[in-house]
Amino acid sequence: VTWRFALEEIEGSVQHQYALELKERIEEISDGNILIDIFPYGSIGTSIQLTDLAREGSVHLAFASPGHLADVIPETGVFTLHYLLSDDETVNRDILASDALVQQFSEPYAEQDLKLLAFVPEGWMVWTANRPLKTPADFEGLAFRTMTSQIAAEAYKAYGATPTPAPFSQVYSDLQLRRIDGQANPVFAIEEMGFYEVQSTMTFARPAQFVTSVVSNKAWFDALPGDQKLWLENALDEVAPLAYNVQAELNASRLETIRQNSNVQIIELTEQQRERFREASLPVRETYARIAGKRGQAILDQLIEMVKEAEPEAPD
Ligand code: 6CS
Repeated sequence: VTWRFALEEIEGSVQHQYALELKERIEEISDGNILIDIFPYGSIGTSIQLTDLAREGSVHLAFASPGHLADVIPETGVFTLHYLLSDDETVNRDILASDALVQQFSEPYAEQDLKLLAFVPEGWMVWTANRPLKTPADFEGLAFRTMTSQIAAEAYKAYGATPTPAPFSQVYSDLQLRRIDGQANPVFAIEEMGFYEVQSTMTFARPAQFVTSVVSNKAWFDALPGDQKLWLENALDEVAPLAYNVQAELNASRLETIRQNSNVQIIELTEQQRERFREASLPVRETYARIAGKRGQAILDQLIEMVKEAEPEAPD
């Protein structure tokens, strides 16, 4: 049999490396009886179209990023909120991999005919623009591209920007044509999509990790023979730590590539500067709770709790 796996990113990306690792494991453990066919971004559609294909069973596996998915599964919008998770990436990695968290999302995904298999962090969101973005006031009047869900746009509306939702594939040309002024993505994506070629600044404010989810069609997953289900679950567990290392490596090495190939100005915000953004971002949590309801609020509360428990006590 062949499992079709659709990616929201192009070849060489974090999602592509993840898919290759999964493919290798599944093809080996099944003695070549299961093949994984990988469809990198561009071949079959936008993020939301991939989610639709997974819901109807045309693809078996897909990446579905909350920034887009939150209009379909509002609870996932929690990952678009700023300054919610830890500043410590390894704390976030462990929280995102915890069964307790995945469990809480299982019903919202199932209601959309999807099985949530894993959350995958892909690195800090970095802001690109043609000016430094050191205070919320710097966002004033900026047409800032966001992922396509309403809650993803709210995060930047809170800073005074004019959010401009668009699919990933459109971002480069929108920047080039000055239809938008800026956008947010992890470094590896800014490099591989060439956004840095048409922007003059990168601001590191570490507002949030880019988080994605791996999904499958629910009926397909439920009907998998026991051994295949186990292989898939084991392979997902094995790939998680590798994928974390891959994103760390790619985000670091590609920043060097950007530095070498451009004059992009790199701005690292101070803790005080980040604090102003954090304050401005807080009301968006209420908007999220309104959109995502009781179940969404419970997830938000649990995440805050998990971060508090996992972070070492701040010294007095
Ligand atoms: O900005 C986006 O739309 C996309 N960014 C990344 C890093 N992955 C997929 C997502 O669709």
